Amino acid sequence: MATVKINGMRCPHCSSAVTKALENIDGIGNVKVDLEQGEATYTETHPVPLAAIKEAISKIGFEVA
Ligand SMILES: [Cu+2]
Repeated sequence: MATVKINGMRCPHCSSAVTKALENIDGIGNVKVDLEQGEATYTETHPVPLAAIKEAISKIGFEVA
């Protein structure tokens, strides 16, 4: 289980966009986004570089802290 802090989420729409973006990354599963804490947890079926996470998140307008 991995956790990343994500800046910029303000409402459930944001957290569901982040959830989808993470789920679309090959190797990532069990995504849970906590809007209040501003963080996402996920599991990896194979190692996924943090750079790939950051890119997917910034592409939709948020930022990995
Ligand atoms: Cu929002």
